Amino acid sequence: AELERDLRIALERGEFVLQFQPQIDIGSGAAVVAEALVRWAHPDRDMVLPGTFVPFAEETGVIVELGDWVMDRVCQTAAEWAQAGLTQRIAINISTRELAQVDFFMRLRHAMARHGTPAEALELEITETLAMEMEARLLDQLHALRKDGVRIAIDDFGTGYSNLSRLKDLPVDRVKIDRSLVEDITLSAEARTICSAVIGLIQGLGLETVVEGVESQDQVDMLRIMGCAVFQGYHLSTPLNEEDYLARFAPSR
Ligand code: G
Ligand code: G
Ligand code: MN
Ligand code: NA
Repeated sequence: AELERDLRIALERGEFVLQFQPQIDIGSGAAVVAEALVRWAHPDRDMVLPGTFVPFAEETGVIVELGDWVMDRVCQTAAEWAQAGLTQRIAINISTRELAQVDFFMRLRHAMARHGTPAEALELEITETLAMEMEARLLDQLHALRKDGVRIAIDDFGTGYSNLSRLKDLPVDRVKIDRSLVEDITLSAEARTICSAVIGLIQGLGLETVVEGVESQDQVDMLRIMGCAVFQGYHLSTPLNEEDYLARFAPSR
């Protein structure tokens, strides 16, 4: 309960910040999407990473308020980037608890309207497990949002259990291959076989692949041969604050 109170106070005090991590199209070298990642700039501690507080925020429901804050910041930032002529989208991570709110999509649309955010400037990241469990009502709203131009990505693909025949019916544009599927590909033939099969499956369904957690050039080289073009991970860039992100990935803005 103490951490719950701390999180609410931190929200009131404006101690959360967003960082952005690029997804790079290796062919052109251009960043195509910036994934927004929340951090807690705790006054007495080093930057607190979401791994330590997002699961807790989900349990207690604070994630709804925190998610609203993220949504508002992302919609404003995406509107500013679009206004400045940037074509990069900003991706938002959505957790189960947020999506369970009956008015989730309405709140997102309100945030977009408040800031004049073009739908094309946004992407939603929904984990594989969450995507597989979505009810018809939510799926309809997701379909509608995608029709308006918001891109939908399946996050952490390969960590859950997918009903593969369901994947083809979901309103999805892109699939992010989890880093656990790529971490050993330079060491193990079995890991390569699995990764390559997953890539083939995604591409066979006409979806774009994004590889997460890329930490070496050897991985990039191998994944390019397997047909991947878009990469995210420390090898390309760690998450950065907005100023540093724009200086590096939108220099001519
Ligand atoms: O940055 P880090 O690797 O610690 O992120 C850990 C987890 O927190 C990831 O699964 C990521 O998707 C999640 N996360 C980061 N930012 C947000 C956010 O704004 N909202 C939600 N719901 N999850 C986030
Ligand atoms: O679950 P999700 O994919 O949203 O989590 C993204 C998190 O993964 C980010 O918060 C980021 O801190 C972390 N991350 C990004 N790139 C890498 C990487 O190359 N290696 C590792 N180990 N973690 C990464
Ligand atoms: Mn993500
Ligand atoms: Na992920």
